[in-house]
Amino acid sequence: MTTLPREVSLGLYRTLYLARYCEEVIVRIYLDDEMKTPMHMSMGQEAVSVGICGALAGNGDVITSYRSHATYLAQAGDHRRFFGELHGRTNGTADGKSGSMHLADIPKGMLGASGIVGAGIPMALGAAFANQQQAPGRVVAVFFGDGAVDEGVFWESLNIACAMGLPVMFVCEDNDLAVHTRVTDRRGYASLAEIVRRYNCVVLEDESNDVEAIYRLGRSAIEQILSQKCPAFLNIRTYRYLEHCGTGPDTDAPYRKPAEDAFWKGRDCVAMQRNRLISAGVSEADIIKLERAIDADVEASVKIAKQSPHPDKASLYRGVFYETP
Ligand SMILES: Cc1ncc(C[n+]2csc(CCOP(=O)(O)OP(=O)(O)O)c2C)c(N)n1
Ligand SMILES: [Mg+2]
Repeated sequence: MTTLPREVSLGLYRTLYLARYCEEVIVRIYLDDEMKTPMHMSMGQEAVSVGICGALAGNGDVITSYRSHATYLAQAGDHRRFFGELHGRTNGTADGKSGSMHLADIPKGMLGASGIVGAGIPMALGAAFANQQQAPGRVVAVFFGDGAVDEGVFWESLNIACAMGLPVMFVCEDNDLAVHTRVTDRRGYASLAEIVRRYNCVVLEDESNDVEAIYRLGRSAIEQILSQKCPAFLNIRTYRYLEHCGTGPDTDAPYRKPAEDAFWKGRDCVAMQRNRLISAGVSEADIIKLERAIDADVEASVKIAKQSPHPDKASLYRGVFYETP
């Protein structure tokens, strides 16, 4: 396998590290109770968003679930507005009125996130249909959990996307859990991929949690979506480090398995990419320099958020319904 250009590998690491550091900061300050939003942390799963958004390379749109932090940061990258939103301030992505579960940046192709499991899937079809008509070559990636696959909306959307040959990439962030329930306890069939293959759909799978493998998978999916004029379904195994909702670890909870925890933390996506860069000849000093620069910039974002105003009462009535520009 050919190696990726250095700039791509470094760019993937920069985004992985940014997503991880932002969430480390959230873990550190959440209990100060200045961020009033619920948190569904991406930690452990960042390679999925970073790899796929990296593969889209600005020429695509994304929609995600409430587990949105890594996707927002990989696609839109604006941690000033990210922390503004989490703090409920006017410099946030939605003037501080949406919180963690509805991060969006339309001009950057971050079309939205939702607290309703599976809600983004049919919306992605609409966006993909618009692209098919008005922006050929542009693909929509929709991220959802393995739990969303248990809903009818996934299957109905898959069906119509395949029937219409829409340029959409279904990305299942398969952490094997819907809250505390395992895939094997929820499904009446053995192989999801085998079923989806029966549709007119490209099916790709990954179990590595490696950002470069996921990036390549994303590139391959985009090429096949455009050349075969059909959707792609990607099942990407990954692992959630923290509790379902909240910022604490819950590794001692009965639904967790210590061996599984050790297995996935042994292939941490941030550490894996850092080690790869060092093996490829990037000096550790340069990596540390990059990391400290990101740390300082993120800390500045938190400071700016805390100093920014809350939205005024009148703004409660703005942005509720679509307003014609
Ligand atoms: C339509 C709907 N049903 C149920 C819920 C409650 N709920 C919130 S998260 C969740 C589990 C979803 O698991 P998964 O899709 O695998 O995402 P993960 O949290 O693992 O990223 C459920 C059932 C909801 N928010 N929306
Ligand atoms: Mg899940």
